[in-house]
Amino acid sequence: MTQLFDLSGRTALVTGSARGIGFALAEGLATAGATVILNGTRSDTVAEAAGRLESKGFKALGRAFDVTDEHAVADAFAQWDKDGVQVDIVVNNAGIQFRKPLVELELADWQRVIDTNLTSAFIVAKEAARRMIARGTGGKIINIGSLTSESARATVGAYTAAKGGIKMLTRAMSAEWAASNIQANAIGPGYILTDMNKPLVENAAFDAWVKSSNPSQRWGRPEELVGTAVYLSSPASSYVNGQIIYVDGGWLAVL
Ligand code: GCO
Repeated sequence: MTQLFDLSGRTALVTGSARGIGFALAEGLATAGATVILNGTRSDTVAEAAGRLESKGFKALGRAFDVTDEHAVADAFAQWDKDGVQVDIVVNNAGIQFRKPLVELELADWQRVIDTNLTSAFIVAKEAARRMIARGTGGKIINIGSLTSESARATVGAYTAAKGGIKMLTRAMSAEWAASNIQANAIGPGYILTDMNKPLVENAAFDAWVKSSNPSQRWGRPEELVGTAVYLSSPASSYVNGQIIYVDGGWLAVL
């Protein structure tokens, strides 16, 4: 039974993984046996995060590159080709938040959120899938969505549009790649205790709203997303495609 969730011999790229949810997912996949590639925009924080995992005995590489830059992404994969690194699992986690009413939102800020939270998933998964298809080895794509993949909240319009796109991009990936034994799925986290959400946690009214809006009556923790990520990265999900699994305390299931 344990083979179902064993990632030994597999390499997982987790974008935006120097901290927060991305780092927790990288550590979780490493615990399940994967070699993990950490990514972020800054080489110092990526190296520090990879070092933390290596100090725990995990196999971790680090590469800083901008996931919104198709040339930087192509260069990263070309380097892994040269180094004999085969990316079997991609977790498209990189994301930013920008809270402002739509009528005040500058186009540049809209574009930055869309590029980081949605377009990067296309750019990175395309490079990975090309190789998975050419190798005939199959693979796993896990996109990180959000409650806002399903329902909107005022003042996070660009983020909501991007995360809604993540849900449908995941299905588009399935439509084209499932026949090549690539399973593309998504995880929709609820409100999770991360640096990005720190201002919300510290806002008493928002904190109360989160706790009263989900039946678990609490914020989630990054490590509570790991089980679903391991499941979607493993042979246990070999016939699961185009799904988004909400890890939200029951938020979307209950009025
Ligand atoms: C916000 C939050 C949300 C959460 C998460 C919910 O400002 O409402 O940042 O976007 O982070 O996406 O699933």
